[in-house]
Amino acid sequence: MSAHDNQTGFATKAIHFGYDAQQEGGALNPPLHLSSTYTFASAEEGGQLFSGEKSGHFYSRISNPTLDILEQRIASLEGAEAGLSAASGMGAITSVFWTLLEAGDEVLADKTLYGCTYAFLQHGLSKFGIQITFVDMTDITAVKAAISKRTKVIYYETPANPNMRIMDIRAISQLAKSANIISIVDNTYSTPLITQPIALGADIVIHSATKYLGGHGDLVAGLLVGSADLIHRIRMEGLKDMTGACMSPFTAMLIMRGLKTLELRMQRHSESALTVSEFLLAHDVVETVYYPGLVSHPQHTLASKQMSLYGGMIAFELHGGINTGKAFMDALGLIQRAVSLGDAESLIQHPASMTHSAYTPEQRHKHGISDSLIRLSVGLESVEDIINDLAQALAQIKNKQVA
Ligand code: 7XF
Repeated sequence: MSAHDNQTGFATKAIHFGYDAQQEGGALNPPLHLSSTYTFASAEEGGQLFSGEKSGHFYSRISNPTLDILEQRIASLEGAEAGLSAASGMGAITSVFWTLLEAGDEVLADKTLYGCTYAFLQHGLSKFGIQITFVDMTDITAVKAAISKRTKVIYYETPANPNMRIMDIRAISQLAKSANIISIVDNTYSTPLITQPIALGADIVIHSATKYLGGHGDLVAGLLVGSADLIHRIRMEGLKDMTGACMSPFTAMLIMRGLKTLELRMQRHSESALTVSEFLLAHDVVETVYYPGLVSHPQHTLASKQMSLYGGMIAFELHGGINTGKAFMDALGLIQRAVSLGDAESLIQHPASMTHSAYTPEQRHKHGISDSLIRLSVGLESVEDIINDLAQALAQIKNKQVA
């Protein structure tokens, strides 16, 4: 407990929670503990630490003082009892699933998931006697109908990567609770500034911290939060014994640096993304724009209810389909062609051939991932420069179409 832990403002918690400088010789920033192992005062104490009779650090795959601070901080930002760090978003996701499931269980997942999460469920878990059922979770009646006696876990992203569909966290959580199912939300796109799924009834929240939480495109990491009991199980089973996907303390330090500006960055990302999506919507080469902040988004009302801002991610399609889309991407100058998201730099990519290429073309069609979709992560550059770059690239496309 630090002197700042009773302060409730989001930015204050993101900067201070879980750390008291006076306990560390006055160091303003938490020290970086790189030690892989921890000494025991006696042989007896070593045994007690391993059995769980006594709490404390003994090996950095399981816990570490630098990771402790980050884990407490993300738990406080998400309004959860406990947090856990992992080597990557996929490390967090796999550690959770390996802990909670056994052969014969069923996972109910939304039909649109990040490509590697989909691949893990569809090609990975299913090899071990676990049934994976995909359903359109924007349709709550369909979710209810899909729940079976074997359903152990409900899993979804909101907004979904890459097509920006929005799931009703409160409604899905209620259904899950009434059927004794653990519901898990991937909150990577929204971050805890925008949506806090635990308060809406979710059991576990997962992040690819590689994205907005780190915020600077210089690390790969995962974080998750939930009840103290669940997090303890995931730490001691999935993370410790099954994936071993622990986070490096150095990465934790970089994430804590990123978290200090999370609120400021998300406000700017959201403000710019709304401006950019309005610009795209008005352009005659653009066919459709998917951004929850636009009234034209099919779930704009739901988004307004459960998101305090609309975030920095946009998906859109151009008249002329993907070949036009690729020519458009190649015509960009400032906006970088790259996967990942949530960085200071605006990034553009083509989900069907990149982040979501684990889906076959038939699966993409069934799962609502159009081949002509382009995904833009709106960065922190001056918004007029982002728009000028998009405008000049769209003008080049239009000239070609006219010629
Ligand atoms: O293991 P990672 O830190 O890359 O996180 C996996 C992950 C989990 N959930 C969501 C919603 C994600 O977007 C990701 C990673 N997505 C990147 C992207 O969509 O660009 C990965 C680049 S291939």
